[in-house]
Amino acid sequence: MSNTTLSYEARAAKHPSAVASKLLKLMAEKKTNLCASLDVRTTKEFLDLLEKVGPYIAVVKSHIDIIDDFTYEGTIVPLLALAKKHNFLIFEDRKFADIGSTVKAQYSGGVYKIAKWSDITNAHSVPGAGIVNGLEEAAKETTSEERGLLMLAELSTKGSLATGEYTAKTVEIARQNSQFVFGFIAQSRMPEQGDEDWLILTPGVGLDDKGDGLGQQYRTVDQVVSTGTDVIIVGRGLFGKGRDPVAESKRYRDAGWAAYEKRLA
Ligand code: 5BU
Repeated sequence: MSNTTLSYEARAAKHPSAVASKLLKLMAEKKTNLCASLDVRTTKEFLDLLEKVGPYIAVVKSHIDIIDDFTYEGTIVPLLALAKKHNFLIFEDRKFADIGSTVKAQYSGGVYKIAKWSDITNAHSVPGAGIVNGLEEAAKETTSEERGLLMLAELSTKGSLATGEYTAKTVEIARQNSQFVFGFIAQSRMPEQGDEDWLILTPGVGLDDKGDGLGQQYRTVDQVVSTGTDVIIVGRGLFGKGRDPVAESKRYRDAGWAAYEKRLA
């Protein structure tokens, strides 16, 4: 049976990554495969919105470096409390892209100390497998909590260079460490051998818009889930100008769940 027709619970029970297992389990419990991409500029907006949409999401995706008034105490400590209260995971969309030794320091250190608080982060494959090893070392040296990495296999943007051979090589890199790496940011299913079960998290999802004029391209929830997406990543569809984040979160959660159930049937 292919992973796309297996339930999240069944996949949770056999997944080699503790983070993936936790995510699959909580999606099944909360009946949501929605990841909210909360791209706002202040800590107050970030936390206020998260308090409202927390019940409907499986993951919050942050770009912590766009928050103007970031502090560990003011931003991260309450973020961790909200994650606990509403039972969601945290995914810092950092897109690491340097040599192993540099990303190791960037992941654990600096102002943001991402490895300390973010369950999930992601990396480009352009430097080769050393990037994964550097990030894994940082995670192990920083915390006893489980951490997981997603590799950027494909992008949602017009003219993206991450296609074909690049995408295939990205999967090979992931394969070299398929516990720490548990899946991909991608627009389609990635090849699986043996027991492999890559989680596919997909941005560029929108029910009302086709694009944003800066290269972003949107596909519908049905389009992405029916072609293998496990988690839909939605930003401006929830938080864009004039939108009601609670109503939209419920709408995308319901659409995501219905599409998942249709895929299982
Ligand atoms: P939007 O508002 O739903 O368009 O936001 C999409 C988010 O996903 C945004 O934070 C991007 O940085 C992120 N993203 C993306 O849109 N497309 C990609 O291919 C990758 C990330 Br990788």
